[in-house]
Amino acid sequence: MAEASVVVEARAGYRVVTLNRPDRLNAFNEAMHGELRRAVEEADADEACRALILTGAGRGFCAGQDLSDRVFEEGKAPDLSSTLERLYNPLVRRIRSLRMPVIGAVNGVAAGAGANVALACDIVLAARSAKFVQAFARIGLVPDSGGTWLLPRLVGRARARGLALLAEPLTAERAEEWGLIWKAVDDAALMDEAHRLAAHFATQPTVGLALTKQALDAAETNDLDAQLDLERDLQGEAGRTPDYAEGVRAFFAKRPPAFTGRRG
Ligand code: LHQ
Repeated sequence: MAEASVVVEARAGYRVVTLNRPDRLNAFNEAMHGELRRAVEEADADEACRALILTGAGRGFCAGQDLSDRVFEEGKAPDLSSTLERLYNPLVRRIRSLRMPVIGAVNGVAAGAGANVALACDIVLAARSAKFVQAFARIGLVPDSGGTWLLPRLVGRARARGLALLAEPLTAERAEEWGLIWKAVDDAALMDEAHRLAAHFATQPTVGLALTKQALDAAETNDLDAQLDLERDLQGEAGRTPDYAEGVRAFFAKRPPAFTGRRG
């Protein structure tokens, strides 16, 4: 049997999803897309799962689309729109809307769609030796998987254009300095730090965090008025969770809260 291209490990309260095509720096092919989609859906369906770590096996995080899947036939243009519509766009939408925090643990180079899938995660940690490369320009393509939307919002117009048009690697430390990611950490400490955060999230008010993700995403396009309305509605929802009641009780009892992460 062929080796799985995505490996899932269940821990107490969270899961670790590892892209597993190390000899191709975990570049995406159809099989890996399918397995990743299944891993994310299964995590979502498991009520006990309250955080997800996405990382890569070997020395890379993900080198984007597997270009050996794209060998050109004479006179035939590939339909990249359909690849995005079927595979990458649903993946990015799913990560963004997942009901739990997603921690990207970028263990090595993240290139092309691999970089932008990493940046779609809620908290992005990167090993100090990792690099982010908007490699698309090197092969005549446009940054995809949300890159053209996210980059200017994260690092501003000038840096977004530099990254996208020059396709030069950006170090993890510079990525942190620019606000592209949450934190660069020593290589040896990366997974410990990712596990520490996931274990923390596994004890947190998961529904409130999901609503917070939703509010922050909507804020990218809403005006203040619409955002205030949305905050009103989402706060109403958060206020009806048992975790809110528990948080307030624990506050007055001067003890740590015991959140369940459940809706009711
Ligand atoms: C690879 C790949 C790879 C296959 C390394 N494919 N083998 C969406 C919709 C539809 C179609 C098109 O695309 C997209 C989105 C995209 O993602 S487009 C962008 C695709 N990705 C790239 O252009 C990145 C290509 N890779 C690289 O530029 C370099 O490999 C990076 C900068 C990632 C790493 O460089 P190095 O550390 O020097 O490693 P390497 O180049 O030696 O790669 C190691 C091996 O992995 C090597 O195989 P080999 O048999 O020679 O050891 C590469 O061929 C293979 N590999 N990326 N995307």
